[in-house]
Amino acid sequence: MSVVTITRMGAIAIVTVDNPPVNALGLALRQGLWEAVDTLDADPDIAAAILICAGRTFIAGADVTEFGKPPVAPHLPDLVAHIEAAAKPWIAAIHGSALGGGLEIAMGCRFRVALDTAMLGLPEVTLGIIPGAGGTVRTPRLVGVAAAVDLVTSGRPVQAVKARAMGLLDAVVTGDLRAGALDFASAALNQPLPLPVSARPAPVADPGFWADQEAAIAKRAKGEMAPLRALAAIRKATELPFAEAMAFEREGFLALRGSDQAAALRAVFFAERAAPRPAHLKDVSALPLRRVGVIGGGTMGAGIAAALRDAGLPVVLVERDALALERGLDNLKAIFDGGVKRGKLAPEQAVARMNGVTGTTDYADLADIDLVIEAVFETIEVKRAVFADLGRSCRPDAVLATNTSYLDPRLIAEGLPHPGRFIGLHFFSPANVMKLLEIVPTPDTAPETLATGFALGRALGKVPVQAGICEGFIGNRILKRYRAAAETLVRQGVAIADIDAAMRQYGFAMGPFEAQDLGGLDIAFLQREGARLAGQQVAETLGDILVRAGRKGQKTGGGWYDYTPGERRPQPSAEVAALLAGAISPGAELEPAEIAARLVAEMAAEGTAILSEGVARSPADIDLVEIHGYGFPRWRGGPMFASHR
Ligand code: 3H9
Repeated sequence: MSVVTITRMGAIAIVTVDNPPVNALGLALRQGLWEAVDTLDADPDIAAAILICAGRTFIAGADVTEFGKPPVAPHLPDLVAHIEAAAKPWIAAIHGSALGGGLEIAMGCRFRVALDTAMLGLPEVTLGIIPGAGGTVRTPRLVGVAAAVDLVTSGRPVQAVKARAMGLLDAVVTGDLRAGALDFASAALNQPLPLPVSARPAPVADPGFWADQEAAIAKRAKGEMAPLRALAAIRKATELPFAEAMAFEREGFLALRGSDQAAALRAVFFAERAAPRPAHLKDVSALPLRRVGVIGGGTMGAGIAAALRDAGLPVVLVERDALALERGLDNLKAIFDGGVKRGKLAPEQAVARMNGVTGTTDYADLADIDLVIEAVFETIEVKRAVFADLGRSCRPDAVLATNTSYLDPRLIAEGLPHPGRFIGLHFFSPANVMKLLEIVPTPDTAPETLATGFALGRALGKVPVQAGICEGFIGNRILKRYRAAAETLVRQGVAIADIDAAMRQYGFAMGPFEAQDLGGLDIAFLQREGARLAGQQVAETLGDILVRAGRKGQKTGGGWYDYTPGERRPQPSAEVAALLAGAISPGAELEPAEIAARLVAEMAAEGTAILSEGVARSPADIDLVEIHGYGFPRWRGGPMFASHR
């Protein structure tokens, strides 16, 4: 079947695009639309065309799978110009998402009409590129400079009603899009036609505006190139004639398209889309998830409960006594109240979120629950006691999950009746914010249970990654190696602050030492001590020396750095220098890039070991873990991607 079909409603042609899954602008679609313009221009009975899409969305953009290959004509900017220059006016009728090249096509149309539920945006910078078919040149002509800068440099889409207010849309319709677009067309054709967008005057902005934007975007983007280049292209659009601005945009688009950053972001794009539906579970059905229980209302449990409520799932929160339950419910309420304060939730939504939570101290209230997530204290005895209770109280087919980060799930599940329903679901704190979900099956876990873990990940909008059993699973195991490698550099004489600065320069929000100061050094210390007590050989780390001296991080006024009370700015510490003097051979200096290269190589080496042991299923999974759980810069693609460039 053709990807473009034309039907006629009197003098209006309906041009329907049908190129599943998201109507991406591959070669066949570009050709089909080009020919549709010619066909309709040659048809004397046609006065206008409505461009509408089949399936779940309007055109979602260029076909990203083509980006690794040489561009083939008709090129998208030429197609947009062809539609814009058509003798018959085209009207874009938008549902779902009009993104990137999809929105650029719409801006080539004389009018744009959208369903109230539609989203419009130019997400190119999130793929390491800039719009390449007039997005930076036409958008300011429609919405002004400030709104165009926001849209293009953030990559964030806007909802139809906002897009209408900005000037991106001519009308918003509800209900039947095709009927709404036909009504709009009949009315519009009785009026003089507006100018094509390219012929409209370009807005101007003063030099101060551009300087401010450049400074703000450079700060946000860290080392990411696309947002600044997008800004430069919009600036040119306001200073140069249309055709010259288009040439500048195209040059930037093509240069970035071939960059390492774009390759990395494309790889992440596809990995993220593949993660929620892994191929090996294609034929396995998940169990229904109607109500979920959470055991423990501490930071982790409350965060998990909040994530479940955000996804609309009713929650039963279980605590060991009335006081702990009250605290747990308070923790949960504080999360929603925080959402209201930050403008993310309406007050009545926060109330509705809490109304969907049943607090209890009685495991009997879990009798009809589909999934229970245990998030209690990280000791094997406490967790086992919880699962003994769950084994007695829950349906035999209820999925029972532990949120352990370091314990062996097999030991937690020991003695549990129907062990096929047991699984590890490792959330990251704050669990209602962090996207990563490590899913850890035991050898007994049934495929349906595993599939249910992924279904939960999808329902919560998480990035689910399957991990095998080992200490720290994928993420914390790599973190341990990363920290150890950073300590090795310190032992070799590299300054702690230089290591942190190098990793920030690489793109992390924080370096390894300042991050430990924020989270606390004591958790990992206690774990090492536990292992030592259990008779394992665990070498003394530099972190151990600091914790033994009472330096557990910001909460004790100092860790790897000193902190002035009330301030979070790390300051190099003479006390730390003295404490570690015996362990450090002074004098080594490394360039920031060399420091980052060494540490990332260590992460990748651990990743390779993890892969060879079957703990991770693919390098892309490891990269997703690092990006979504540990702050690895997305535009570098993750340690596995970065180490193979
Ligand atoms: C651009 O347009 C550049 C231009 O300025 C200049 C050019 C000259 N290409 O996300 P989903 C696949 S840059 C190819 O799960 P949803 C995706 O991999 C582009 N494939 O669906 C998945 O495949 P599979 C700017 C694509 O309903 C399937 O479609 N546009 C593309 O949750 C379903 O995807 C964007 O960045 C693509 N462009 O969400 C838009 N997009 O089934 C990116 C998706 O084999 N796309 N696929 O796993 C999206 O944001 C979402 O897909 C969308 C639908 C919101 C549209």
